[in-house]
Amino acid sequence: MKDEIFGYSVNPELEKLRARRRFIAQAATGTVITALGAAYFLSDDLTREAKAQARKDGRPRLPPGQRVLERLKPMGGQPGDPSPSNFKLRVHGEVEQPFEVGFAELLKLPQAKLALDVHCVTGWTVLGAKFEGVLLKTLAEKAKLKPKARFVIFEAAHGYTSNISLKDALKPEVMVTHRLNGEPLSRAHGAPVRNIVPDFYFWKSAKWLTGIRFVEHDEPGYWETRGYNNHADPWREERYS
Ligand SMILES: Nc1nc2c(c(=O)[nH]1)N[C@H]1C(S)=C(S)[C@@H](COP(=O)(O)O)O[C@H]1N2
Ligand SMILES: [Mo]
Repeated sequence: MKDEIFGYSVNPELEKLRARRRFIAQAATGTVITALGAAYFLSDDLTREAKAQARKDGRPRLPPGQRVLERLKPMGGQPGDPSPSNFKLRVHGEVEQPFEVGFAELLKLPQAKLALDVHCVTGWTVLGAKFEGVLLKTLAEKAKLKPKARFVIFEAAHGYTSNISLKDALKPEVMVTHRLNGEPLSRAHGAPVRNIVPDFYFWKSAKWLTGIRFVEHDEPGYWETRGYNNHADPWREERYS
């Protein structure tokens, strides 16, 4: 199966390693970590392999100080309502045409399927997670941005927010997603919809998304006002402020 991936191409060796890992788990080197009764495997092989790969932009596929975790680990947060029928996404702020979409309407917008790497500030990276959803660019075009829009605020349940520049938000791999690895997004990972900003630390990817607000002036979000870095580039290890 061929994945559409931004910034790098799929390495079949990596896929083979992944498959082999399932069969010879006892021979693997790495670290098993557990969260909420489930086991997650930090793989030395996948870490070494990803370090040796280069992205199309020339940066190493694995940012410094990261190790490869085989699948996304739920990192907590205060969950929102997971029901698609109650879902509303508000796209607003410095736009000519603010709008709201329900879950069914979101599915009717052009859908993108992307395999993306995500990097958690706690040191784990997941490679090539398959997300389906709508590009942020598509939503921005539909809302018709005013020229003074310069930043994007992702708004989520219980007041969680994260912020990125408009320039970073319009990159072709930034999306809102409702499916992960062929399944509807689970509640722990933000059901029914979250955003994904793969090239910044994972706290920029708000789970239980409720709104996308375009603003003129930056508004540091939940973690950005609690000691984490405002920009959050994993390749520069912008972890803390
Ligand atoms: N709404 C909301 N989104 C959130 C968070 C949160 O607490 N609430 N935590 C962030 C952090 S710190 C991380 S690392 C990722 C974790 O996503 P995951 O649980 O799907 O792995 O979600 C981010 N999005
Ligand atoms: Mo995090």
